[in-house]
Amino acid sequence: MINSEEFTTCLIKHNLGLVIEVPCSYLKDILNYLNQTKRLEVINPVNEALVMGIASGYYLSTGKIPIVALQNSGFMNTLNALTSLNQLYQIPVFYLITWRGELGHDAPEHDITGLKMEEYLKTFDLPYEIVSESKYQNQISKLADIAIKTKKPVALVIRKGSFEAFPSLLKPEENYFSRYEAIKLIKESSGGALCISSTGFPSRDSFSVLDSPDFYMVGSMGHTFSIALGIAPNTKKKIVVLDGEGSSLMHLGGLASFNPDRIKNINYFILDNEGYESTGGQPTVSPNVNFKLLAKSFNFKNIYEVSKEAGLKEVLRKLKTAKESSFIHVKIVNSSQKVSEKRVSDKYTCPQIKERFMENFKRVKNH
Ligand SMILES: Cc1ncc(C[n+]2csc(CCOP(=O)(O)OP(=O)(O)O)c2C)c(N)n1
Repeated sequence: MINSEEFTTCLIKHNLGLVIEVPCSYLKDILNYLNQTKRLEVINPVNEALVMGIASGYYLSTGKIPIVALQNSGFMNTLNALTSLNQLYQIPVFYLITWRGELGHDAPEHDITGLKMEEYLKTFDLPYEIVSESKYQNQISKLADIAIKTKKPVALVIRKGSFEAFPSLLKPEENYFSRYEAIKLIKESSGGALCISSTGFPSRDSFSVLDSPDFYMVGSMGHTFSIALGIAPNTKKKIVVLDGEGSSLMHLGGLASFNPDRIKNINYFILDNEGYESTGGQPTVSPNVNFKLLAKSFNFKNIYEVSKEAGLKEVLRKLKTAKESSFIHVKIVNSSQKVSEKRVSDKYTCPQIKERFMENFKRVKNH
C-alpha cells in the first residue's frame, strides 16, 4: 500500500497542487493525511463539475497544475468541462480518479462506470496510468510531464486499498441525534407517504429503519430532490425526500427549480451532519450555508430547523396538516459508528427498486 506522506512528497516534487476534491471512500486516507498535515492545500467544492472550473481558474492565475481528486462517478460529472473547457483551451489538470466498480465487484451504482472505466478514459483522450504501489512515483512523473508538455488533463487511477490507513480526527458533535434516529421518526410519522432517499448512508439507514417501497436512490448523487419534482405533480400523496446535505448541495439547482404554486406535496428533509459521512466523514461546506435563507429564497413557505428529537417530533406533527411543501433542515451527528449494516442491494436490484416503487405508486397515487 502507498504511504500518503511519500505520495504527497512526490506530488509536491512535481509542482502539482492545490488539491480540489469531492470525496470517495478510496481517497479517505490520503484526504485525512492532507487535511491534517496541510502539506498541500485542499478545497472541497460541492460538485465535480465546479471542481473543473475552480481548477481551471487556479491554473489560469498561477500556471500551476491543480490536482483534481474524485470518484469515477464524479469524473462523469466533469465531462462537459473536461471537453469544452480544459481540453479546448488546453488547461491541464492532474486527475486522481478512483476506480469504483473495478471488475464489477462493488455496489451496483458503480457497475456500469466501473466496467467501462478504461474505455471512457480512452474515449475522452486522457493519458492515464493505473496506480501501482511499486511504480507510482514514475507514473506521477510521467503523467506530470505529459500534462506540462501537452497542456492537457491526465489521470492517475486509484484502486481500492491503494493507500495505507490514516485515521480521521473527526469528533462527533454528540448533542445532535443520529441519521438513523431522525429517519426512524420521519418514517414512523409519515406512514404511507412516498419516500425518496439519497446516495450512501441516507438510503441505507432508511432501508434499515423500514423496508417500504421507496425509491432508494443508490447512485446519481444530488438528484434526490429533482426526482421528487418529477413525481409530485402526479399524485396527491405526500412525497418525503430524505437527502444528505452533501447530496443536496451537489445539485442545488434542483431546489432552485422548485415552483411552490405547482408543487405542494413535498416534505424535503436535509439531514445535515456537516460531512460526507458515507465516504469517511470529510467536511462539506454546510457550516457556511444558511439553509433557512436558502429555503426562503427558493420560495418554500414552510421552513423548519431542528437539532433535537423533540423539535423534529413537533415539526412532524405540523407537517400532518401542511397544505404546502415544506423544507426541514435537520442537524444530525457525523459518526459512522451509527450507520446500519444492511444495504438495499443485499435485497433488491436497482430495477427491482424501480418496479416496486412504480407498482406501489400506481396503487396509492390517488388516495
Ligand atoms: C457524483 C458523485 N460524487 C461522489 C460520490 C461519492 N459519494 C457517495 S455518498 C457520498 C457522500 C454523501 O454525503 P451526504 O449527502 O452529506 O450524506 P452522508 O454520507 O453524510 O449521510 C459521496 C461523496 C458519488 N456517489 N457520486
